[in-house]
Amino acid sequence: MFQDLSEKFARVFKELRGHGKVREAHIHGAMKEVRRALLEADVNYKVVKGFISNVSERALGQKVLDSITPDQQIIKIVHEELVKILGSEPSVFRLSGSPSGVMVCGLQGAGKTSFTAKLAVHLKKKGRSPLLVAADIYRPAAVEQLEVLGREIDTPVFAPGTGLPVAEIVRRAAAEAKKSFRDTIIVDTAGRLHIDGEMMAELSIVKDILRPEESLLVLDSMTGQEAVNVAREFKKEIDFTGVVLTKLDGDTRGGAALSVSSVAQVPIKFVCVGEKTGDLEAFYPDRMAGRILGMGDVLSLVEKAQETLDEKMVKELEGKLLKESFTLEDFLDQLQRLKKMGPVDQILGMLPGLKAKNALPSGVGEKEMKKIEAIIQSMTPLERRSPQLIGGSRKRRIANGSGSSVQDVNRLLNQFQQMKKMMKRFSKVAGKMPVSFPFS
Ligand SMILES: Nc1nc2c(ncn2[C@@H]2O[C@H](COP(=O)(O)OP(=O)(O)O)[C@@H](O)[C@H]2O)c(=O)[nH]1
Ligand SMILES: [Mg+2]
Repeated sequence: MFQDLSEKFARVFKELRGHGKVREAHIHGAMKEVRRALLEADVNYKVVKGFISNVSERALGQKVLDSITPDQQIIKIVHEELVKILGSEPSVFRLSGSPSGVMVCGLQGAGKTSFTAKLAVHLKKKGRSPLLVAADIYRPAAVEQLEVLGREIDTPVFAPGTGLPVAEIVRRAAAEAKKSFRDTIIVDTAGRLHIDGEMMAELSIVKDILRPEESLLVLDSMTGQEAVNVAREFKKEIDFTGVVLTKLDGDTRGGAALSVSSVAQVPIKFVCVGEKTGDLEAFYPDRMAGRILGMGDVLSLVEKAQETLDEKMVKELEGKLLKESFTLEDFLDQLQRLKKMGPVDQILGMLPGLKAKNALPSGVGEKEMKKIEAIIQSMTPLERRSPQLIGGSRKRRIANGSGSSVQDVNRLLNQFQQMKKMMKRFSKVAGKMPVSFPFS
């Protein structure tokens, strides 16, 4: 994405660097090029106008012209102004309620249903347990699509069928979430080909009942300025909290991404970069600006690397174990990272200092991991940090929520305590991470 735009920016900066002394005329010339590049990328013309005027004004200041590195100063200014049009502050997406509602809306084909699944995967990594709600009552195929995705990502889907009014579906979904201890209700609403009164009325109904913490408008970035118009029109009717831009992996010129935030005055919260359920990225204006200017996106890379097992993570984990601050939350996190990477024994074999073949009791398989995961996911964040709080009634709730028995919960808690004890002892003796998988 933004390849074309990046190349053009690179050319402009190279040109600037080529001059011994940067003069006003050079800056005017550069700005003309930047302006053209942005318009060709389908950025909204008003946004372009504001951007060029801000950059020019700052770049033409004597301090910049007189500095020893004017070209770099100008790149810095361009970067800062790009960040501004992309939305300045990184938008937070943090759910605090239990349950929390998330409403997903947008036109048909924008990528709502795919995003609903992607968001669920994202939130599960953060320890939440979502319930997906199929509220597209007009197309049975849409309901089925969500059900298929739900199975794929191992997340329950509430789909009472297309016969019920949407208000009733949302009400029942809320009851279902309560019953099955799901803390996040993500409602995949019905789209239309165009914005119309009926759709807006329906969204209002969903919003009134669900009272979502986040209402996200999903926009297809391939449609360029049309997506920006949709955002503007939606904004007049529904007060949504953020935008999701999809299909940024496609052949898009990026104009929508660069315009939507300024034009519709809403933050971009996520971008989708593929069809797979893992192809979701949180949106950070500064990182995106860096990407466009070819400065790379080191932070996102780091984040990607951290999602899989690496040496640094192991070090971090070791630190936590030594300090005894290792919680069930960390443990769940480890399990999920492990699961992503493939068969358990193979992964353990890759851990430094860990001889999987000897350490791994037989029978520790995917099934066992799933069970443990479900149990921890049914705990509240507080319980994960302080398992000593988990008494009889909490155990029953956790067992119910995870489809296991109280004995299973007990077993997990005991083993977790033993593991911590053992690790402490071991670390005193050897100062190293112990070599054993605790559950068998
Ligand atoms: N390449 C790509 N395809 C996407 C992305 N998001 C959604 N799609 C595809 O776009 C089509 C419509 O998506 P869907 O979620 O069904 O849209 P909905 O009608 O808004 O629910 C599907 O074929 C998706 O696989 C994306 O980020 N990248
Ligand atoms: Mg759909």
